[in-house]
Amino acid sequence: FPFSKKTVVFVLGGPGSGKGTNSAKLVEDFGFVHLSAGDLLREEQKREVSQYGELIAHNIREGIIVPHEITIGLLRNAMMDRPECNRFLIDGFPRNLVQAKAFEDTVCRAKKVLYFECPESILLERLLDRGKTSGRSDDNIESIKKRFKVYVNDSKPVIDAFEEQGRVITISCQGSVDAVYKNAYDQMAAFFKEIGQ
Ligand code: UP5
Ligand code: MG
Repeated sequence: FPFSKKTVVFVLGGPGSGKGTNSAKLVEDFGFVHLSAGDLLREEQKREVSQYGELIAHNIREGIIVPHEITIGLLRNAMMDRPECNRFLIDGFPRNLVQAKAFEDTVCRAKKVLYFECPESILLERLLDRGKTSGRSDDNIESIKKRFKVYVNDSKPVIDAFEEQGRVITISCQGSVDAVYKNAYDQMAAFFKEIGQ
């Protein structure tokens, strides 16, 4: 287990809940490396030599979860690229219970889960707004509806399972970007204090 001494925190929440926005800030304040599973998949999709390009493009547009062997491989490689770093934020992964078990059994157990809680109506508004400029193939109403469905059926149960184990920090994503982040910052600072780092 090359990663057993690392502090891994999963960043979860519905599509558009602010995982990326807050992760970028946590990197600045706590020295994490930010690994967005979605970003890693989008990069992999663009690589000409990738054998998974079409599969990834199709699944992202349809809001379908990419087979975890692919995603875990990308995450593991990205962690190996940063051997000097001890803190990793894994954003947007795991997206179902099978992925969660596979990652924790073969890579590293997550010390905490940061969960951005947000009503669907706000998520929809933010994603449609971002879609005006993001160029993301899944920021359109048809794809967004499919992403919400997969979130409710597959991804939310992961958060519930971690919650039962007492590993979840819940942050409301209602309020300004700064207000939401202040809460995330305070909770993260308390966590590091608790584990003596
Ligand atoms: N915004 C953020 N906070 C705000 C606030 N407080 N007030 C007002 N606006 C706020 O934020 C979304 C938008 O809201 C932005 O415009 C932001 O400015 C604004 P962002 O921080 O981007 O939210 P995030 O949660 O990161 O949203 P994202 O769309 O990235 O979440 P998804 O989970 O849908 O996307 P992801 O990239 O993780 O996955 C995409 C697809 O990849 C999946 O559907 C799936 O097909 C595939 N995938 C897998 O198969 N496996 C994986 O492990 C991961 C992904
Ligand atoms: Mg994101």
